Amino acid sequence: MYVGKPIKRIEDPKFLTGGSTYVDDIELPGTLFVAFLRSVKPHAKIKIKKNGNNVFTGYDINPGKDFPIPIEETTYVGQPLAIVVGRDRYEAYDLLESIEVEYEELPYVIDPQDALKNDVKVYSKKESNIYEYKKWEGGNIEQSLKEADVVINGELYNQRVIANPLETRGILAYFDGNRLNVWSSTQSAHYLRRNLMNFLGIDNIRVIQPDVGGAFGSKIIAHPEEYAIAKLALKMKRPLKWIPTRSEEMQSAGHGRDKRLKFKVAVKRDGTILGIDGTLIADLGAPYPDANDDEIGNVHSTVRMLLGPYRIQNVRIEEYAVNTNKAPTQSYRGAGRPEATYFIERIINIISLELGKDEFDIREKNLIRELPYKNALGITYDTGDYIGLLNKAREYYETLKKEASTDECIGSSMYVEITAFGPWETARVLAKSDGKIMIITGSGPHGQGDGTAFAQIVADVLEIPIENIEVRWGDTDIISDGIGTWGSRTVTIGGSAMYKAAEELRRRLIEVSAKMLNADVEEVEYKNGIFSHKKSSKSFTIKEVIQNAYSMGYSLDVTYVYNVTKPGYTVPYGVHLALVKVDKETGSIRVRKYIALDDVGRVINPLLAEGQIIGGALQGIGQAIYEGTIYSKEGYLLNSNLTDYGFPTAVEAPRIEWHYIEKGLSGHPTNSKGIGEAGAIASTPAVVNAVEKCIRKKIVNMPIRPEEVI
Ligand code: MCN
Ligand code: MO
Repeated sequence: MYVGKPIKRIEDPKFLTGGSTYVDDIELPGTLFVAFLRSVKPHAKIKIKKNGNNVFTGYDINPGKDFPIPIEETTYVGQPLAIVVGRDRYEAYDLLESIEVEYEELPYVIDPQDALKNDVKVYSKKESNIYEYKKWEGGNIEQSLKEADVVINGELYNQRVIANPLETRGILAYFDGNRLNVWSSTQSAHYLRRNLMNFLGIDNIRVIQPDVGGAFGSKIIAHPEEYAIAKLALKMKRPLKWIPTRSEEMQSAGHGRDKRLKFKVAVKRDGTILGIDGTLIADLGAPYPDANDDEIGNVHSTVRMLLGPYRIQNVRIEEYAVNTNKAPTQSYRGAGRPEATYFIERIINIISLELGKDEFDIREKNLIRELPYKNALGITYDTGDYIGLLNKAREYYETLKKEASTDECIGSSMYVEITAFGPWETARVLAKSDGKIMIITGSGPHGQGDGTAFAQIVADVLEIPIENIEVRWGDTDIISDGIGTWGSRTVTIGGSAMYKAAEELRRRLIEVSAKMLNADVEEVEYKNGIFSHKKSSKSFTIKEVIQNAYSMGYSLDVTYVYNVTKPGYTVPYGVHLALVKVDKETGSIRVRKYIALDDVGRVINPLLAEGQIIGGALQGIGQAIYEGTIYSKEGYLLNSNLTDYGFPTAVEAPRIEWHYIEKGLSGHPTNSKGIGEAGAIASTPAVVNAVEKCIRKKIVNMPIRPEEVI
C-alpha cells in the first residue's frame, strides 16, 4: 500500500536537476516579445497616441469595451493600457517609451470606507462603487445582545497582501494558421481555454500548462494580459511571449484579502458566545469582471465561515463588497477562509483577555459537539472529533507553556474550513503497450505534489509498483476536460476520479485476462500484477494482458468524470499554536516555534501534507508580522518589489511541527479532505493572538509593526 506513506515526490528529480520547463524556457522560432504600458494614474480618461505599428491598445483588443484592456478610462495604477511587440524583451521595453498617453485625471478613491459613500466614482460607467450589498442573518441577534452579560465592540482588519509566487505569470501564444496554441503559467489549462474561447469566439484552442513555479490562487483567473496576447497572436500569426517583471506582477496581480470587520459580540460571563453582529467591508479593487467575480465568492466564504467551529446561533453580518481605484483583489491561498478564521479566532482571544479566561476554555465552552452540524449561515460541517482534537491541542499548548520564557507568549487558533469543491473533476487512466500505466488529471497541480498522490492512489488500486506509473497533466489535448487546482480540492476530487478510473481499468484488465485464461471473470484471481486462474496454474502478467487487449478488441483507456453531489465540499479542522518572542525594547517579533494539529480525513501522503502546512503557515506568519501592500494617498503601490515588501524567508521561518489525526474521513473514495490552504488559514490569528497576549493591547492592524510593540 502506498496511500498513507511518506513517499518522496516523484516530481522532484527534474526540478532538482534543472530539468524543468517553465513558460520562459520555451523557445519557438520567430518569437516576438510583448510588453505592457501600465497606467501611472489611479483614475483618468486616457488617450493613447500610437507611434509605429507595433503598438496596440484596447481598441485593437476589445473595441467598444473597457475590458480586458481599457479604451477610455483607467481605474488603477499598474493597469495595462497599451501593448508593444518587439524582437526581444529589451526592444519591447524600450518601445514602451515611444507611446504617449494623455491622462485627464479624474477623482479617485483608495479607501473602501470612502468608496462606500459613493461621492467619488471609481469608474464613471458604473452607477455605484458598491459591487454587492448583502445582509446575512441567522437566529435573533437583537435578543442575544439583550441577553448578554458583556457586549464587546471591536474592529479587525485583514490587510491586503500579495500572493507572490516565485514564478510570475507568463504566456506564450502562437496561431499556426489553424489553431491557437497557448502556453501559460496557469492553475488550469482547461479553465484558461474556456475563458479564451469565450473571449475570442473561436473553439480551436490548445492550452498547455508547463511547469509552474507556484501560484497560490493568483493564476486561476484569466488576466487582461492573457486575453490581449491571445487576441494579438491571432492577428499577428507570430509566436508572442510575455513575462512580467516582479514589480509589474506585484502592481497588478495576486492581491488578496483586504477585508475589515467591525463587530459586536454578545457574551455571557462564563464565556458562552450568544451572537455576533458585524459589518464586513471587502475591497475588491478596480472593476475587472474576472477578478471581481472570483473575489465575491471569497467574500461569501468569509461570511459563511465566520462562526468558526462554535455553536453560535445568532448572527447578523452586513456585507459591503466595494470597488476602489486599486489593483483588483482575487483568490489568495485560503480565499475568504483565512479572513473568517482570523476574525473569529481574534474574537476568541479578545473575549478571553476581557473575561480573564483561558482561550481553550472559551473554545471548549462554545465548541460544536455533534456532527454533522449546520451553522447559522447554512454551511454543513461533516465529520470529525472537534473536542478530541481540541483536547489533544491543549496538551501541546501546556508543553509549549513550559518551554516559553518570560518574553514569549503562545497564541492559538482553531479553524474549520471548506475544501474539496466540486462539482466534478476528470481522470484518465490508460495502459500503454510497454506495460506501464499513464494517468492524466484534468486538474492542474503547480507545486503541491498531487501527481505523487495520484500515483499512490492508482498504484494501490492496480496493485502495481509506483515506478510503473507515469503522471501527466496540463495539456487540453491529453484529457478532454477538467476544472483545476484550487480550493484544496485536487487530491480529493481529482484523486477520487483517479480512483474510479483505475477501478474501471482494473475491471477491464480482469475481463481481458479472463478471455486469455479461458475462464469466467469470477474465476480470475488478481494480485500484485498477476492474473491467475483460480482452478488451473495458468497465469499472465499485467504487461501480457495489456499487450493482448487491443488485438482482442478492448480499449484500456478510461476517462472518468467524478461528480460531486451535495454539499460539494468537505470540512477539515485543526488547532495551530505559535510560540512568539516579543522584544519590547526593539519591537521585534519572532515566531520561535509553531505546532499544527489537523484532521483532514485520510492523509494520502504525510510528507506532502506536512509540506503544505509548513508553506501555508509561513505565508500566514508573513501576513501577521511582515507582509502588506502600502498604497500612497495618490494610489501608488509603494512597496511593489521584494526589497520593500516584507517577506518571510528561511531566516524568519520557525521550526514548524505537524501532527494529525484521521477522525474526520470524508465520504469520497479517497476519504480525504483538503489541506493545501489550512496553514495559511490558521497561522495568522495564532501569531497575532500571541502578540496581543504579550503586549496586552488590542491589535487592529497587520502586519504588526514594531512601534505597536514598543
Ligand atoms: N494531501 C494529502 N492528504 C490529504 C490532503 C492533501 O496527502 N488529505 C496532499 C496532496 O497529495 C497534495 C497536497 O497535500 O500533494 C495538497 O492537496 P489538496 O489539499 O488537495 O490541495 P490542492 O492540491 O488542490 O492544492 C491547492 C492549494 C491551494 S488552493 C493553494 S492557493 C496553494 C496550495 O494548494 N497553492 C500552492 N499549496 C501550494 N503549494 C505550492 N507549492 N504552490 C502553490 O501555488
Ligand atoms: Mo487557492
